Amino acid sequence: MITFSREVLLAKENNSPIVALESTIIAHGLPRPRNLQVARDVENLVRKNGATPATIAIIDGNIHVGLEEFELDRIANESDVVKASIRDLPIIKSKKLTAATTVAATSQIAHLAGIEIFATGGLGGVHRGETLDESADLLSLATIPVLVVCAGVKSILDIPATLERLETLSVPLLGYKTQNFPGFYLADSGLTLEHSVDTPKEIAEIWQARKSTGLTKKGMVVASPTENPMARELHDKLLLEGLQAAQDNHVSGKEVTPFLLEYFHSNSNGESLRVNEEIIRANASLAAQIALANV
Ligand code: PSU
Ligand code: MN
Repeated sequence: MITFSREVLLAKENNSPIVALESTIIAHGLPRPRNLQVARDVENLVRKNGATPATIAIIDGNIHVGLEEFELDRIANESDVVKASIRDLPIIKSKKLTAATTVAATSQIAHLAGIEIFATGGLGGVHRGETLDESADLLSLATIPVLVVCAGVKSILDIPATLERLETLSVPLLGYKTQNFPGFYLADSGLTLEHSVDTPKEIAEIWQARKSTGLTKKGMVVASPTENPMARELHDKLLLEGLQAAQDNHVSGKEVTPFLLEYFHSNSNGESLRVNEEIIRANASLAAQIALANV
């Protein structure tokens, strides 16, 4: 059973475009109190571009697609909001916990709710170093038919390895107005993309063309670089320090990504927060435009 927000229910009845939004970014990716403001802004940008926002989360064990004001507030401000990937969903549901959903878990629920277009900040991927830490986001893209708009993968990851995995998993990958794979805080990760597109309409057409080539179970990635990236020197310095701090503090598993994002936010004098916010805003707008072109 899914609980829909009033506006998402209405959009479903009218068959009008809907954009899924994740909640991990709100609960674990951005600091309070900016997180709630950003979550609201992002929803408004989707509306301004003509689509309906569906922020996805689990509240007291109930799956929510679209959050009312007070529900968004709970996800942003309560301290016991769990970070849920796909494997956590059944446990969170039956234990009646409250959880924010990652890209993987959001895609899973979006698909369950019949939503095809999804905006996030940065994708999860393969972590650096001798580790088996690979985000479930990658496998989800190979197995769930949802189009994810992102600013590439977070630069805290092993980007070449992540791109190799996306290739092996046969996930279509498009650069939006760029041939360079974006690196979240950086507009160019240094890796080149094979395919670039210039309009939401082209993206929607490729998304539809999946069906005639039988890729009906696959997702797709649209990577859109930020227009105002972080200075590379600052970025590289914080990344080195942050990775060292994670190691020193024995941070592992699902804590790694929130720890590194928080390290950037606390040590960049507001720069990482500025870029992170811009990224989510831009991606939400683009996703809404794709959703409009996709109907
Ligand atoms: N993008 C952001 N901030 C975030 C994330 C993405 O700007 O917090 C989250 C997404 O929910 C993504 C998750 O799915 O980080 C990846 O976590 P992990 O590496 O543990 O799979
Ligand atoms: Mn991980």
